[in-house]
Amino acid sequence: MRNPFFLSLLVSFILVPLTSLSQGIPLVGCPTELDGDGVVGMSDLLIVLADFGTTCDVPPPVGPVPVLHFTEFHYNPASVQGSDSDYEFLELYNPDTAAIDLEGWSLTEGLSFTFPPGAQISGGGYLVVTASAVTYSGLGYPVYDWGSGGLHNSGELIAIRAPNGQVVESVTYSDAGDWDSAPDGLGPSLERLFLSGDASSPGQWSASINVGGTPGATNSLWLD
Ligand SMILES: [Ca+2]
Ligand SMILES: [Ca+2]
Ligand SMILES: [Ca+2]
Repeated sequence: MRNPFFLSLLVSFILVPLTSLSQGIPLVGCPTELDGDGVVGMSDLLIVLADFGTTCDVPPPVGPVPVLHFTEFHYNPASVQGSDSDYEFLELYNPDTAAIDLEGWSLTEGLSFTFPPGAQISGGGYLVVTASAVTYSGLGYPVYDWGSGGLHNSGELIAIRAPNGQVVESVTYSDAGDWDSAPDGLGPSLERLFLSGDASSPGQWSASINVGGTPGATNSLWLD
């Protein structure tokens, strides 16, 4: 019995060039033109036949990188709350309905932290990364400790990267110019107001109405 795959292959090698010639228009980017001579011909067919029946490892399809947003920076807690090394945090938000496996995701530029195996952010959920996980743990949201370093009180660039290195979002916050300066040591955190547009625009951010901000929860002045 004739192999139907082989027959369809022959038909494609014969009909495709005939169709092309009959129209007088060369095909662009012919997937069956394998030997680089610009013609789909017998030599291409022999290349296929040489590998006929081979089992191939096909890499799994690469899906789009999920989206995460920075929604809060508590970069200079007031001294009445405590030290920066105990109370600084940043907050991330997952706008999708599905959870995201964060193993291998990293905070870069102003911080250097890679999420460990098992790290996850739930759909529509928040997580907190802080200088001191002890301060914010046990409060009903995931908390990770970024280790050494901290958030500069005058502002800096912080980025979140997917495991492939792609920057998913970056924010350059500040305490100067059009930026609200109250988060710089007066008590409130710096909260995101909405998610569309440039994340580094001062118009996207405002001082929280809460001393200490809203770690792991919807922001106090959320406008989305
Ligand atoms: Ca700080
Ligand atoms: Ca401080
Ligand atoms: Ca918040």
